Amino acid sequence: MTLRALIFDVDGTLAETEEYHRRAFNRAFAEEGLDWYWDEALYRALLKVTGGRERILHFMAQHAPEKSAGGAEVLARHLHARKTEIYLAHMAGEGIPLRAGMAALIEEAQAHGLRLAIATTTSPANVEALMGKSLGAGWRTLFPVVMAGDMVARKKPAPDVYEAALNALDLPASACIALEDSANGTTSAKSAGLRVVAVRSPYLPEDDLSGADLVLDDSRVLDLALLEALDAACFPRINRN
Ligand code: XBP
Ligand code: MG
Repeated sequence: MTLRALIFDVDGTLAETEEYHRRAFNRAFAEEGLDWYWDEALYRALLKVTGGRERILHFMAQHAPEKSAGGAEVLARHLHARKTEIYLAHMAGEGIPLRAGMAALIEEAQAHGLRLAIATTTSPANVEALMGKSLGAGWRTLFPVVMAGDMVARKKPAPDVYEAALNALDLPASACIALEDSANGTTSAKSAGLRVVAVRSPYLPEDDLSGADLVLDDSRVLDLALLEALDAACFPRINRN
């Protein structure tokens, strides 16, 4: 089957957002009077847990068991809501650019009639802020399918978010390619039956991307010709199974 759609991850793939997520978490902790601080090394390790609220709960269970006892979920929700406000304020101000090559790929894919979708763990408001700022208010016309955050029961590495995107696109996995940057995201997309191009993020230099069909170290190399070549190369392999 010919390539019909591209499904994009957001954090680390469309934009290098994680450093700003990290800072927003830390500010929310400080405002709450907590002495928690996620330095870069710790945050990289914590990225194994997808979803900001889940990440806070995981950290509390490991490093602040006394807070974990009662009301952990309420505190995590409160901190995460404030973290999202702080992140959105950054997006409204300075903003975060798309990774090099991503805007061109989106334009090229659209010009060639491919459909575009998003499958991400981050909160829907964060997606809106990033895409609206980068591509303008009409970005939702470009991306009619957006699956984000708690719209699915289980976050990556579970396949749910990619399965939901495929359902909304009404396409089989064999007609789509997922673009990812992480081991969790790659596992999620592969479990949904997708081909995966992983564009390594400098924020996750050590992530195991061996499950992907193609790994790129430089997002500028990514273009439609490359994805179409991968589509042609992968199709016979997928057909045999
Ligand atoms: C990204 C995430 C997100 C962000 C924070 O994973 O796990 O949680 O770090 O976003 P992926 P929220 O790129 O694999 O989707 O705080 O809004 O959850
Ligand atoms: Mg990612």
